[in-house]
Amino acid sequence: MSEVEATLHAYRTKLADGGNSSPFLNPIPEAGGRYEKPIATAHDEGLPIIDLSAFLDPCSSQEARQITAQAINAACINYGFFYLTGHGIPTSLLDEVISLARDFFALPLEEKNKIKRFDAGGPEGGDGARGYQGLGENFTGGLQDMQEAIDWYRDWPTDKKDPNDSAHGSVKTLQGPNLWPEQPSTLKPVYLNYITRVQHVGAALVHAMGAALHLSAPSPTAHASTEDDHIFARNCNASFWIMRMIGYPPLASPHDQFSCGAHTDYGCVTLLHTDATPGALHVQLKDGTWLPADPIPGAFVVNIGDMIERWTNGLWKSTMHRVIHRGDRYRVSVPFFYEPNFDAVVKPLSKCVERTGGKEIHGGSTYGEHLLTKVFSNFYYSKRTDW
Ligand SMILES: O=C(O)CCC(=O)C(=O)O
Repeated sequence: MSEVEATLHAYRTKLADGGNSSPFLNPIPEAGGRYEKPIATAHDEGLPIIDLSAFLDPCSSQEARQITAQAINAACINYGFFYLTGHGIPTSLLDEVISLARDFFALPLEEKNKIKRFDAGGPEGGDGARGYQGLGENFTGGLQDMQEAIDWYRDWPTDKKDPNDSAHGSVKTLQGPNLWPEQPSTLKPVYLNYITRVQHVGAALVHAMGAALHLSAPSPTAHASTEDDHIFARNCNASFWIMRMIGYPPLASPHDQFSCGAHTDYGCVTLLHTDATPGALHVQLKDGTWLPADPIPGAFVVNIGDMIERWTNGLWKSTMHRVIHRGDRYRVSVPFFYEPNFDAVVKPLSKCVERTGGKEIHGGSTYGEHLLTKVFSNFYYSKRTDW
């Protein structure tokens, strides 16, 4: 039994013993069932659990990969969300990522503000995106999110930056170095190691997603827009990834208030790693109801983003989700957004257009253009605080 399977097994045994079994937890994959049974049977309405190991092991068979790919296809059609195991990132590193986040958020505000995010085009020289945001600075759908966070992006050297092109809404505003806290002193090296590892998982996942669509076999002469099974992998080969480290105090207000308002994610796939807090993240099902996506130790919660919905012409939906944290403990999460290259042109794939009735849902644009509209609506929204 792998480390993740053992953890899952212990977790579920504990729940079963306590008579506290959640309808949202799925049975664990059978020991030794990797490759042959990469997806656990969905239990009631719970999200599926998919084992990615066949796409990370260079020796796995084509058949094993196809079984995993089919499981991904079903999960993306039905939910746009699933749990991911078999990713190969050790539990010790996942635990360290969470505990360092908790240590950072416990620091005095003055210390956290040493890496404050500043609006682009202002005297502080901010890029409008990277750095620490205090409670309530981030907006979703015009409402303040009750969270604090640090945002990091793929590094983008500023040496070619045009000083006349730094106002918000401009492509160049996302150029810049990341801002790293001095404390905790180990946060930066641990997170850099994590970023390397989680990018590897993201790359394997979009590879599997391409295989799941059965477009056509990749050819050596393919270019960025060739519509074959490697189209996602090729257009993410310099992924303009984003990583957020988020802290959520428990919501106190009796009014409608969100830790993170309902939204879809911008890009390809989100690999969400959280602490053990249950009941906070909710995923919208097709009938409009909300399903809690409680954490499973050692597994990522994965969802697909707007660019995958656009590429697949809506065959796979970028699903709405939100966070309402009313527990009694400070919650920490670290979503990693594995995204297309900044300049990747994303438009509906013709086979997906055929499979979805023949009408394109979007005329196409670059991922960077889409990202900019999203980032700037998060921070430059007219500040509404009347909830
Ligand atoms: O913290 C979470 O559980 C989810 C966060 C999220 O949805 C986001 O940052 O886009």
